[in-house]
Amino acid sequence: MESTITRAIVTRYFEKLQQHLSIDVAIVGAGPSGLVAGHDLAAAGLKVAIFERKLAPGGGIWGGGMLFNEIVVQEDALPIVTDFDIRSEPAGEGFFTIDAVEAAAALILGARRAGAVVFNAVSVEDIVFREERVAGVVIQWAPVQQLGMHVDPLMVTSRAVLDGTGHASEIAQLVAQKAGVKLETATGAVMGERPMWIERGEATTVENTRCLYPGFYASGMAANNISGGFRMGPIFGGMFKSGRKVARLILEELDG
Ligand code: 48F
Repeated sequence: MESTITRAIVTRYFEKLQQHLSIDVAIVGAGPSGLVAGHDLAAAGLKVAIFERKLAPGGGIWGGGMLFNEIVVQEDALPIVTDFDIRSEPAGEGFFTIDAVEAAAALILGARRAGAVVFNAVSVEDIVFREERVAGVVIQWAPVQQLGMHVDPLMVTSRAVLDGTGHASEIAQLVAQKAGVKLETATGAVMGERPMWIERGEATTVENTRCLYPGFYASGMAANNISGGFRMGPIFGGMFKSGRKVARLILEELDG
């Protein structure tokens, strides 16, 4: 019995991994924008893997605002909320509240059921770079990275890479610094997030969601940090809309 259970897990995991060594889209970070993008891209028929450093996908959703586990969305994001079968309650002036745990769980399930595979506890520590194009990700077990073990990583190639790593925009930092190329920002570099200004931040999150270098896209807070947008706190409509927008842009490029 013991060996049967071990064999079942090992066989299934390696099937899943082998099927995702060369994919259409590698998404780094399973926050709200990455999960919405993963859902939309997989639903459109692309082969998508989401690499998430933490054990639990969901990024900054679970804790709501300051651990009060409710999040806020604005009316124009409700179609996405409905697509994931998430319940919301009106909070006045065009805002709605959502239980943060329900939102995180529904986004994860929705992305997975659409066909996106999540590799949790896996960190992306570098990019694959080819012919002036971002061409994949370099992956490592998150605990190996955290323990500082001297272990070489493995590589996954992809037609597009999405930085959904949140405030740190880790993948954009790698593209700009290690590949030494100019990003599609006002300075060509990662500009850094500006302070809290909710209305502007929500708008710039979506505006700043774009292709930043051939094969390389950013969504959510990463997009905002890269292009110098304002932060916005526990309101998530911009994150959801950013995920949907980046999926559309990637689809236009890869299908076009
Ligand atoms: O930050 P995060 O939730 O991404 P997001 O889609 O949403 C931002 C909001 O949660 C919130 C906000 C709303 O107003 O401001 O912050 O921009 O999730 C990012 C995920 O990426 C993972 C990280 O653990 C988190 O779950 N991550 C970060 N770097 C890496 C990574 C990496 N190098 N490899 C793998 N996962």
